[in-house]
Amino acid sequence: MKKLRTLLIALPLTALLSNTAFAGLISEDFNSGSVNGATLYGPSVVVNNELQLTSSNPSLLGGMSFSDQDNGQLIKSWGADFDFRIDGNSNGGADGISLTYSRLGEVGVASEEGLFSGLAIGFDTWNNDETSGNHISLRYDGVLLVEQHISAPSLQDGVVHNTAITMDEGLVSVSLDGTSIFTHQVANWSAYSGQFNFGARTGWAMSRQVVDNFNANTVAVPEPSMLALFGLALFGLARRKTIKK
Ligand SMILES: [Ca+2]
Ligand SMILES: [Ca+2]
Repeated sequence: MKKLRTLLIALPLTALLSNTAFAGLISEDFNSGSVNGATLYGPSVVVNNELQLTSSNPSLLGGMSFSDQDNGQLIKSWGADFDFRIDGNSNGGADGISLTYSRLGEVGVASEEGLFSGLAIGFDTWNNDETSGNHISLRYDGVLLVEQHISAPSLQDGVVHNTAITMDEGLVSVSLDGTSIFTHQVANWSAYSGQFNFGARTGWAMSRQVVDNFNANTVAVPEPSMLALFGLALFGLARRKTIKK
């Protein structure tokens, strides 16, 4: 009877704790002229209250990474949304923008295909023998999984577009201006620690490629070993209490 009472105390507490996941948050409007906890690479700059990944000049490779928001914890789900604008097109405009949730420490400049580390979403404006010169891609550790042509709008039409991306245990959904573009379950996905990393590229064809109003959240995998220890400690305390009686 005493044992049962102890279990009744310890179990709900353990269950409550295992549902409490640590969450990181980013909300960046680039309006202060610099970005806290972020690093810029190559030609990328914060200018005019936005992040300009590349200017409209040839053969550029830009990038910006945010620091890990979760102290190295494994991330089971994340969401990100941001505005982007691609204008100043020359020779047809190219190449596009990417957002990668890359593996911890894998940061730097990246093309429109993203970093070949973790999950990368690409907003691609040049047809390199691909489905089209206006598509959104998904890669996992550099392996192409989705290449979805967008019939309208043109990603490089000079207008501000918004994209929202969610990832929940390998299930990736991407929408553009509120319209779903694709949902894809990544096979063999497993939780990893990481950070968000933007990229953009130009070649012979070029565009100015700009990002603004980046919001993101991450949810870490609860740590079962710590919770198990805590549960055992509670059990021990409750038992000592009942014995003293
Ligand atoms: Ca802004
Ligand atoms: Ca391309």
